[in-house]
Parts: sequence; C-alpha cells; structure tokens
Amino acid sequence: STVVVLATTALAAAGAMVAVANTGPAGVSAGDVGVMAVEDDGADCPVSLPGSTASNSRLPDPFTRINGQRITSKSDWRCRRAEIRELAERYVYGDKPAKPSSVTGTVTSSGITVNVSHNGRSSSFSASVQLPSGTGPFPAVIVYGGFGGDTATIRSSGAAVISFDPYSVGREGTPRNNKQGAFYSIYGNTSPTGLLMAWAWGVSRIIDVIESNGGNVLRTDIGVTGCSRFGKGAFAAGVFDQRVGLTMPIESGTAGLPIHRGVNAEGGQTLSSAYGEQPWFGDAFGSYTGNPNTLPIDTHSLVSMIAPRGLLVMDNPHIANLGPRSASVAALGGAEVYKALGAGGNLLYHSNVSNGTHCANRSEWTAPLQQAIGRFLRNTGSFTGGVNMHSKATGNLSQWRDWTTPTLSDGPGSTTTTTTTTTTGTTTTTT
Ligand code: MCU
Repeated sequence: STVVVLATTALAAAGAMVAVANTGPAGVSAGDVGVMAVEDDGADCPVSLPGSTASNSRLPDPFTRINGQRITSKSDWRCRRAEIRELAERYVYGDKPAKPSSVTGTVTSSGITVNVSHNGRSSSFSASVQLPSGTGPFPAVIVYGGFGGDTATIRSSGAAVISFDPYSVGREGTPRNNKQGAFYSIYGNTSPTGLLMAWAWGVSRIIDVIESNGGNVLRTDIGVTGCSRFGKGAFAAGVFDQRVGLTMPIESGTAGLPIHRGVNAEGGQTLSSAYGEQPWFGDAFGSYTGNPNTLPIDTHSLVSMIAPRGLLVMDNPHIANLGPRSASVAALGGAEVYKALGAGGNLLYHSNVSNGTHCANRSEWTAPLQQAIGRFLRNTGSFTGGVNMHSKATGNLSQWRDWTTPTLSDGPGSTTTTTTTTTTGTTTTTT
C-alpha cells in the first residue's frame, strides 16, 4: 500500500481540486459507451513519469503500467489511462490545462460564444450552429473548419453541426515561440503546447458552455470530426475529453492516426516534415521525430484512450502520404484495449473506399456515420464495429507487438485509488 500526499496549493493553483472520490466505473459492460461527465475522469490518479525511456521498435504495451506491472482488471484501466494521458502530453502534444477558472458563453440556434478567463487573462471565440429538423435539445457534432465531415448526413441523422474554426484558438503559420489564438492568449505565446492540443482545449470549452447553457438547443451528446489536419485535430479532441461520445477523424495522416514508428518507412509524411510544417505537435516532440522508437507510447495508445467511447476512423488508402497502413495499425492496436474492456464493437476503422480524392464525401461512409450518430449520440439503433480495410493498405498488428491482450476481470483491480480532500491537503491512497 502506498500513500501519496499532494499539496493542496499545487492542485488549487492548477484549478484541479478534487472534491469527491471518483473511482470510475468498476468495468465496462458491452452496452456501455463510456462517456464521462467530466473531461478527465482520471485526474486524481497518481502518475509518476519515468526519467528516461527505453527504446522499443514495437508498439508499447498499453496494458503495462509505468512501474512494469500489467493491469488485471477493467477498473485498473482508469488510472493506466491516466498514465498514457500524461505521457502523451509530455512527449507528443504538450499540456492541456484543466478547465480555466471561468468559462461562460451562450448557445443559440445559430451560434455559440465562449468566454474564458484564467489568471487575469481572458479570451473568447465563437462557433456557428446549424440544427437538424425536429425538437431539441439536440446532440451535436463539432466539425473542425466546417468541412470534411458530411454535414448533410450529420444533420439528417438528427445531430446539430457546430462549425468550429480551430484557427481562432490556435493559428497556423506562426513560429513556435510566438503562437497565437485564444489558447495562447491565456497560456502565453511561448507555451510549448502544440496547436492540436490547443484546438482540443477549444472543443472542451465549447462543451463546457453547452453543459451550462445548452438549454433547449443543444445537449452534451457530443461528436467531433474533421478531415486532414482537422482529422488530426478531431482525433486529439476525442482523446483528451471523455465527454466526447463519438470521435470521427477523417484522413488524418501524420500527427493523427498513423503510428509514429511506422509512418516514415511507409512513405507517409515524415514526422519531421509534419513537425516543421506547422506547430501541430507540441514542442517536445521535436526531440523524437528522428527516433520515435524511444517514445513510451504511440498512436495506438491514443486510440486506447478513447475506449470504450465511439470511434469511427475514416481513412483513404489511395494516398501514400497519409500513411494509411500505419493508421490501420494504430486502430488495430487500440482495438485490443476496446476488446479487453468488452467494447470491441465501439470502434470502426474504415478505409474501404474507391474515390481517392482527399477529403471527398464518400458514399461508403454514409451508413457508418448514420449508425454511429444513432448509437453514440442518440442512443438508438446499433453500430457495427471492426476493421474494414482496403486491400491497398492493410496493417498487420502482429508485426508490431510483442504483447498479448489480457482477459481483464470485472472485479476490483490490483489497485484501487481513492482521493480525499481535507483542509490540510489531498491524500491519494493506492492499495
Ligand atoms: C493530411 O493533413 C495535412 C498534411 O499533414 C499536410 O502536409 C498538408 O499540407 O495538408 C494536409 C491537409 O490538412 O490538407 C487539407
């Protein structure tokens, strides 16, 4: 049994005060879509990051903790996931700060405004809304850039479309030491957090406003989608906010789904090219573009962070630059966590499309999109998960892993964590 005492002041300063013990779900039933009421259900988990990492040419085992122990129970996943989150922030994306001290705004049938202030700084941004027909409050899909997602099908499936301009939160075309946009107005222009995480933070703040002010217009059944660089963004948004019930990255390419360890060799956009093209990745990733084997996670770990929530990956096997084989390996690797949690049917990787035009609307994706919105945002109908790969780009997970998938028990895990906040401090007890 270990006891970790964290200083109350540090937590309060981070805006992350934990008031209630939250041990999460004891396990995930097959019908569970895993949406949480909070952005980060594992915020109270104790995580000690490693000082250095070993090189591993295969995908790191998602089921093995930083301390080397494998998890044994579904309830263990919550705090193992929190480790992956911390690693992803530190090595790949940069930190996503907890909810700012003030987030206010409005929701109407045509738009959302978001006003944020924190530590004496404030910023705001807005997004437009298009409702489906019928009576609200409606679920909603946040569409990065307003394009790339099949917005007509989203609306005819009963969900609103929120057109989010990610550049209002994190602009492209700036040097890393002078980042711009609503996120950087709050956290500083030299913040090492990259654009993908800044954009994800913007999505989380939109969800905050829907939570507090959605009224009869929108409810917090939230999907997120986007194509290409906005597919990279939509993926990160779903990874880092557990209130997102349906994540739908389209043709995301490097810095999105494709495994870092495979994308250069496959002929996709190289890691260094993506790192240099825009500050999408966090600044810290610059040390790993030439040696991804030393990263303690890979993108399959990010897929696993979405589990057991709905995930529909749409990819294009006809453009080598997108690294579609490496993207399928990430989905296959992450799917092992979905399966271990009893939710293998909640993920679909679909690249079986004939039209090779980048970011085209594709008829092959209409039915999966309709089903996903029904199942994960409207709680109606069923969703067929799995892998539907085009023969042009078929990943093979067995070449990429040296671990097996455990049978996780439903009972209490090998550790249980409880957090109690008192006037003298926050105590996290792990037994
Ligand atoms: C696939 O996403 C990106 C790609 O990483 C970039 O190299 C290229 O410039 O733009 C793509 C994109 O966002 O297209 C719309």
